[in-house]
Amino acid sequence: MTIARTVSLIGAPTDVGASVRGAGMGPEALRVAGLAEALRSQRLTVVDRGNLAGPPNPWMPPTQGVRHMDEVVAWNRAVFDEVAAALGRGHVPLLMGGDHCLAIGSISAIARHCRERRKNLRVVWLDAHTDVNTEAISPSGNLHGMPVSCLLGHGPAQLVGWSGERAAIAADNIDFIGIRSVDADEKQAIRLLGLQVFDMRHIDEHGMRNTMTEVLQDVDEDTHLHVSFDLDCLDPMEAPGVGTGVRGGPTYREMQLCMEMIADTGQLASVDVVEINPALDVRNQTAQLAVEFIQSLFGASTLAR
Ligand code: 4U7
Ligand code: MN
Ligand code: MN
Ligand code: MN
Repeated sequence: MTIARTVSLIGAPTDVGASVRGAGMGPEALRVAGLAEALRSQRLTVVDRGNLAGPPNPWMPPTQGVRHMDEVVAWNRAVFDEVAAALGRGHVPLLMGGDHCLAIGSISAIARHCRERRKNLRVVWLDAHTDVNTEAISPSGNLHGMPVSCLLGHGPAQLVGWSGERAAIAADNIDFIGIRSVDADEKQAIRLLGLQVFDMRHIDEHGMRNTMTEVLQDVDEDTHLHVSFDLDCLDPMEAPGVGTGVRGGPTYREMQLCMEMIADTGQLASVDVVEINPALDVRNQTAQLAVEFIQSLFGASTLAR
């Protein structure tokens, strides 16, 4: 069953949360790779809302354990408002990052929307990393490594509570896929918080099909399914245009199956596409790959019309 849907593309061209410069060029790379046209070809209505505005990257060392707090807050405010506006219009917001710190604003707005509409929010976090550092444990101070903590109510105070509750999501509402780089103190946080992490070993041993069956088992018509897609989830051989690549990612086919199984639920309602770094890419291939996977996420399949 497909319902006519409108996708709102929201560009957030910044790398203030990242460890290397370049992710700020992500939105344009996705446009050049033909994201809007690709989605329109599968009978979706697409509105490109253009790019949000925000402060430049001051490129400073951390203070009190975090880098660029004011800039990250400013960009996330803009993201929060625009994602909330898109949801208010009944659209599917597709946030084009930008680095992964932007998931704080995006998912906070989605969590508020879900509470108002009595929807059960489920977040699927596709990433090589768990992004569950805090200012107290982060080895880098980069906020793109902390969005999950902020959303769980544990990060720096300025970035917690945006959804209207201290925790935008509970540990039970988020599943991690593709994980293969977790910092020492993050491991402890994962255990203490009770997070469900399907790391690469799990995918090796059980396969993507069983992994996704488990992740999606309790998704029903009252579920708002959000996908936060960090392109470094993919293997850097295929997706070199990322700032923090880690080898050993899922194959192209495994990732396609992951996207197709999410699409099959019919409950996909919002997406973040983050961490594409065109400065490190080869002929925009990472953005092109992202477009292919997003097409599958929105229901494109080899044989179905
Ligand atoms: B991304 C890191 F130390 N864990 O916190 C950190 F390894 O959004 C990397 O997943 C975080 O790309 C990567 O700085 C953040 C590091
Ligand atoms: Mn990430
Ligand atoms: Mn990552
Ligand atoms: Mn779960």
